[in-house]
Amino acid sequence: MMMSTIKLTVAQATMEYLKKQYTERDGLEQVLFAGCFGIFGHGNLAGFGQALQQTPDFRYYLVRNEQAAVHTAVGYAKMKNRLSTFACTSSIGPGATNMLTAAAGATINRLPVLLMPGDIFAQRTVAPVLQQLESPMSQDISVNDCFKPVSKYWDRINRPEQLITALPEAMRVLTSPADAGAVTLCIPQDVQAEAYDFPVEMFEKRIWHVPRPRPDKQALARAVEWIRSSKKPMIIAGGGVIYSEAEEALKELVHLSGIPVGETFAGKGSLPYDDPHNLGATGATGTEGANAFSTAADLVIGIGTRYSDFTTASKTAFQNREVKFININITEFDAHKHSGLALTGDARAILEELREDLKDYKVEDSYRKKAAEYNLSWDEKVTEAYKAEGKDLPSQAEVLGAVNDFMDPKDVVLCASGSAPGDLHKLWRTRNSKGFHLEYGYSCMGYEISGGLGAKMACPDREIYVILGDGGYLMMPSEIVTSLQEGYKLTIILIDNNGFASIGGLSKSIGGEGFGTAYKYRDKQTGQLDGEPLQVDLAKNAESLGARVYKASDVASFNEALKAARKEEQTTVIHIVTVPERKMAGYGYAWWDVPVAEVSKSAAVQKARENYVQQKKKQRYFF
Ligand SMILES: Cc1ncc(C[n+]2csc(CCOP(=O)(O)OP(=O)(O)O)c2C)c(N)n1
Ligand SMILES: [Mg+2]
Repeated sequence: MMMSTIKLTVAQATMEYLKKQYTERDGLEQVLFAGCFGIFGHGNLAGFGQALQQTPDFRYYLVRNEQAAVHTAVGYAKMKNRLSTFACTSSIGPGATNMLTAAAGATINRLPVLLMPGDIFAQRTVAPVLQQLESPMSQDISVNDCFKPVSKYWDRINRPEQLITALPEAMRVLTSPADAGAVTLCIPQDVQAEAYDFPVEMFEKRIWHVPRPRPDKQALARAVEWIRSSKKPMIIAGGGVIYSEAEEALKELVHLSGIPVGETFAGKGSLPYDDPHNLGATGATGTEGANAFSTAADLVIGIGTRYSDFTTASKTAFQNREVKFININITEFDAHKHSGLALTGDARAILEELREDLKDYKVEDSYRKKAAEYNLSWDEKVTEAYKAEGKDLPSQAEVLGAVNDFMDPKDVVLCASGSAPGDLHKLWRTRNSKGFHLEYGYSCMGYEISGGLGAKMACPDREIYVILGDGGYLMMPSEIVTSLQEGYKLTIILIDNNGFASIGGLSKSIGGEGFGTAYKYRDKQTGQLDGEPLQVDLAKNAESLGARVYKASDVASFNEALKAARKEEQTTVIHIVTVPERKMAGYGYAWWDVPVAEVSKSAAVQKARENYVQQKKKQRYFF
């Protein structure tokens, strides 16, 4: 058979192919890749660099750090409900391994991103090339093998024609809601530049239809039976509700049935905060109501949740001896967790079917009423936490409250690490389902600014409020520069408490007295990091990168800064110093399993251990 072909380098063929890939769900078609992030080096310059230069309709974005590039792609994909993402190209060696951290974050959060690290020469004659890892036991190993455990699909293209079969596999995984994560195509630097006669059909437009799989009929019937016979059901809404755009279907089922809802980090916003059925945050950072309901529940209906330790309060959240689980999840692996009745499929499709089958089902009025009461009483606690305490420095909760009160309902708050995620989970009044963007699967310091950039690229008409600690800022402020280069505005709320308030608090809870968590000079006498506080001017640092900067000293000046920042057209940082002490307590079984030393000379550690042993007893297996 004669095929018409076109002679392209492997890198050129890759770009030509990627720009022709689309997704479609519910009739909405969009590009699978909005472009390519990257940093060039000898490992990709003549290959992908050259190809991108001659493919201007597949836009190249220069970033400052390869890890950041992957975070940005992930932030974008999260806003796009996994239907669109970016490709990321790197050189070999350190450029490639810089992407590893964020690749793990993508896979853990089930968010798609295509990684194309350069790889060592396939021809091998020049080995070891600059930055090559040598192995005495094999010539078939490079640092890119490290991507295998963090990738949902991994391949190395040693011959040009391998691209023809590898690319569709990569696309299959990237567009699968069940498989989504990091996909890695390692392309040796010589192979990238090698030409081949590729079949022209390969470069035709391809639409990847994203299905909404319906549940198994028998499993659904069994689930309906379980729900009907439950006295104390509770829904746990995870990120899958939002990715599947099942918010309306959830609301309808919940309003009809009266089943109350607790929300995970990724699922927060599934219902608006003031829906009387919404108990708010659930688990280790849960509200009083959510944790009271989960403790007593005889049936937990998990929707699109991975049941992370934060959600299950390290397996202590569900204390009813009879508790059973129904898990609605696109991923079979998640659907079977906690020995649950697996409803494998699309959240929206399944909720719609459940709603039909449960039309005449309702929880008892008193049960519904109790949830509504918790919803209201929690909101009073939120009001209380937002209130200024009149101390010299504001608390973090006051700052978050000011942002929440100020911003438009359609705006987005974005955060990933430190003490802010827990406070946000508890205290944020979420008014739209894409308005609460927490990367709390990997909780990666450094995601905040770069992920924020991705969110802004996905939704340029929304203000993105990045909530960031001083520790997180120092880890990766670099993408402020990229946001300025590309004209995407972020409003970065930089909460400065001179160190790790979160881990400092955690350290105290395990008897560690905050060891090694505050930014202090080394003391000559003690030899420890317990000297005077370090003097680091992060505001000046942000200014030097080109951001507009406002320094706030209290909540009043912070509010003024918020107003001024809204008028700015470029990335703006509001710097505020807060007290490191926390205002919010834990509720009910709000426990997180962090092991405490079994033996120690410290009385504080011994005491913490005693408490730990008690807490451990509440952990459960589910059969
Ligand atoms: C890359 C990375 N390293 C380490 C951690 C562990 N960690 C979680 S929060 C935190 C401190 C964050 O400090 P900061 O951003 O100042 O926030 P704060 O705790 O003060 O609220 C650390 C070290 C992490 N989440 N990510
Ligand atoms: Mg801090």
